[in-house]
Amino acid sequence: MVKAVAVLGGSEDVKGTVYFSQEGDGPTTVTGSISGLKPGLHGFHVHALGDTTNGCMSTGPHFNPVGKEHGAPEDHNRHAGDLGNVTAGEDGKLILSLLYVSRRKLIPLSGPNSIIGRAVVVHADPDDLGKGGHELSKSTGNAGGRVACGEFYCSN
Ligand SMILES: [Cu+2]
Ligand SMILES: [Zn+2]
Repeated sequence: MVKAVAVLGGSEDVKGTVYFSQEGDGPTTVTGSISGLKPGLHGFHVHALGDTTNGCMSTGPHFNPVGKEHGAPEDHNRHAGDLGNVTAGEDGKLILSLLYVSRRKLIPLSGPNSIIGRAVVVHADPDDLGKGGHELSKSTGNAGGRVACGEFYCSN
């Protein structure tokens, strides 16, 4: 079992920890808790770079090793880092919930497309999953600002 953890920071209010784990070359399971979000849907992605020297802005675009368009997690034309949305409750919290399972093995924790050293990013607004008709839909899902992010580190 390979495990990674990302501690979220970036805006004063949003805090959280996200855990990714993978058994062999099986699916990657994502769990975690996040607090301080406004209630509702928030775009949730793996971005290409673990660089947070300029806050979440320096984490680059969505992780996209094979040059596809932005989409929904269940789409075939999607960035590997497109994990859809997470939903915060009325109190703005998600508590140790299962956030995502990557059955197509697009976000492995080892090998050339490993996400270790990249970053997870939570956005201010919902990800339209490429279908919103906005000029940004096919690149970012028009998910708004980057309210929290964290680099993936190996964990045990
Ligand atoms: Cu993003
Ligand atoms: Zn994307």
